[in-house]
Amino acid sequence: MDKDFLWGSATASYQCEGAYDVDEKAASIWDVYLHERGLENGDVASDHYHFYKEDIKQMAEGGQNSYRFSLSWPRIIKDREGHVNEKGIAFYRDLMKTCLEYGIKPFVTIYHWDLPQYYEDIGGWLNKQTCYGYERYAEVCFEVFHDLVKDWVTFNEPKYFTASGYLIGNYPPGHNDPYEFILAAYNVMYASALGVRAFRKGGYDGQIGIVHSFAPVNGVDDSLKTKIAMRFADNYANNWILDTAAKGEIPFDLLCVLNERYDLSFMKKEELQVIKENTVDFLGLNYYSHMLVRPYSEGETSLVVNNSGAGGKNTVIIKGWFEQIFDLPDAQYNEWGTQIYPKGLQKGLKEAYERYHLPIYITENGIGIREDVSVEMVDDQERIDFMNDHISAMLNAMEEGVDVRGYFAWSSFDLYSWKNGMAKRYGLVAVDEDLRRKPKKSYYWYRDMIASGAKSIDRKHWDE
Ligand code: BGP
Repeated sequence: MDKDFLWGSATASYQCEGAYDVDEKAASIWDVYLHERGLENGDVASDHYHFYKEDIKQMAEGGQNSYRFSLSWPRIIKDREGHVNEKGIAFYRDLMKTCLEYGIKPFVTIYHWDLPQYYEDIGGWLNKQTCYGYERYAEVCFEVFHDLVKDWVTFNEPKYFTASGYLIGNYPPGHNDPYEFILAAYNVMYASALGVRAFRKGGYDGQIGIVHSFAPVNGVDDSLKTKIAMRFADNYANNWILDTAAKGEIPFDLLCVLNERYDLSFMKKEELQVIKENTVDFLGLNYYSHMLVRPYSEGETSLVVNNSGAGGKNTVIIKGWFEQIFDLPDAQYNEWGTQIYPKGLQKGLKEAYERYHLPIYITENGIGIREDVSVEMVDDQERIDFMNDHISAMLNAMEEGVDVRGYFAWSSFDLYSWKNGMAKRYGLVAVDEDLRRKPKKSYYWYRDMIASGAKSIDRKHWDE
């Protein structure tokens, strides 16, 4: 393994920091949405705001050399006028310095879904003002943190949060409107390009990328109909983020199809030019599963997400486009209906590299499990097997020439899972009810694997 390869783990501000109203932090859409509905929330979460020193020390002792975390926009910018919260900046500067003291590279996501409520009040991602607010916020981040951070991410998973917030409706703002989804998605990609432009203008040292919820597409057979369904699925799940961020182009066939039904005049020539000119330096791919599709047969569009974990399945059917297949007889699923499919990572990495020729980081990979954390050490062999097989897939792809530069386990420690709360745990370290940190078996396994230079991985090979 290259000595510069990043072995780390990841978190996100809302999911782990807690301290939701201290030190003049403004409210985020997640604070408001979950409070209003009386749902489990991240008010305290893992209280990383107060435990970050201990958490980072533990990462270092676990052999990790990088920490991917996100900045909370409402902690840094107080209002729409752009007043800066010095306390928020001081918190993150101290967190970053702690990382560097322990030899841990901060890998920083500027936006991981916690939009300030003051922007939601004017329409959130449906309003272009939010894009310009993001641009100013990103400028502040570069300016105040550039001496400590060299690796930047504009957005975490544009597809996932815009689809969930504006199309499926299970995330804030909880809307259910395909046109809004297209508008929000476009605005987010425009904002991302504005962020890249601000980074380039400032002439900062380092690199900037985007993180995508990568779902490589497979088809049930190799018929033409299936191939067309696969293209629709790929456009829906991947291409509008990756093509737009990496090549500066929204897929043209997607635009043609959308244009038949929707008014796309909100896409302005000057904005498309900004997108064209401000592409990313690297791709961050979050991999949880692939997407197996067949041609669309009948029925209405249906998008269902299992947030209960009671064994129910997810469904994505887009009328006229494709149907995703769940319930495969021989496949293995987690309790939330996500198929465990490491082979998909190998194939996906090869495809993404062939298409974009950019360095890749696996910015998230992990498995959500219901766990009893009252014990001294959680025996999470299932997580170890999951990570072993996915790291194996990554190594296979690297041997085939894919330029992968880092792997981040999701998550560093237990944290709030969006809408699933603490029932769905991902951490290498358990965080119990009293906020005690207790490394799980996977934490030690990961530490030893890193120390071996990945030689301890039980390598798997799959047929094409
Ligand atoms: C990704 C997000 C993370 C994280 C992860 C697990 O989509 O970037 O923030 O939550 O998925 O998802 P979940 O918590 O919904 O199981």
